[in-house]
Amino acid sequence: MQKLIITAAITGAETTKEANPALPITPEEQAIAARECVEEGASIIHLHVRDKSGRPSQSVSLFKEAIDAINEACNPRPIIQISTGGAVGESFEKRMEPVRALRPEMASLNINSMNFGDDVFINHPKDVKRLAGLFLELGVVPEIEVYDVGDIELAKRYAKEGLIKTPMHYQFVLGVPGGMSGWEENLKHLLKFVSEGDTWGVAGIGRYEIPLASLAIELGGFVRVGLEDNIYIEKGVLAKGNAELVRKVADMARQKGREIATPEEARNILGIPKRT
Ligand code: KMH
Ligand code: ZN
Repeated sequence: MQKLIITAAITGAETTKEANPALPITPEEQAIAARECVEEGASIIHLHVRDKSGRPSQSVSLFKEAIDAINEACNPRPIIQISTGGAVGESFEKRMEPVRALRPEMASLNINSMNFGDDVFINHPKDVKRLAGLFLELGVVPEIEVYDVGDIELAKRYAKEGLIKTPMHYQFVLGVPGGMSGWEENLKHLLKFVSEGDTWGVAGIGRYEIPLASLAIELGGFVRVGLEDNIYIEKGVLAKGNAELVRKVADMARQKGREIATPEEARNILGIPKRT
């Protein structure tokens, strides 16, 4: 089995400080959270940023500030994966800007539209194709966010058309109201569509986070945890921070005999080209 890549989704667009006061929002808070997560075994930071009032933003300068602070704080430097999903309702142009301006090693790629809680998360094919083209042009590795089985089939179609490079890396985000739930059988069904050479991770939303992490460790996948997806360390107990969730996954991996990837090892596994 490949070593386990742990992604920490430290902030997100939906979680609030009211829901969990440990949510990192400022670049300084995000740098501390990222450092603690890397120390516990995270090799990827999935990054959203917020403006001064805590609202989600796709501002290039806010992303740059957060990325600089994280890189300064972390040794080794994690892979910083910029969110191009942003918040529901954000314009697609704004969602693309941080990738175009900052050319991160990795960024998320949402390829389908869906109901997202009480909102609609719109990813029009013409926009998705433009964004996929930008990834190819800049050499940014996409993480394909999968909420339902048709998303993988669509990703494969785009790969066949040359819009997405293979092998592909999927993140199965399970438990969003509007997508597949985090039922174990759903993950197992999704795996039937993963082609040889492709890689996958799972991000269980809310109460699905830890059970799906445990299953992914056993099945050879990667794991995403963090306050973007889940604010509890156990039923009814708020997580003290992102690092506590990463530690829980790292402990489970050690118990199950699965080694944890360093950021450098994660770059190799995911085919992220070396940057000088
Ligand atoms: N906030 C969600 C609407 C991503 O980062 O690419 C989209 C999201 C996925 O969080
Ligand atoms: Zn996200």
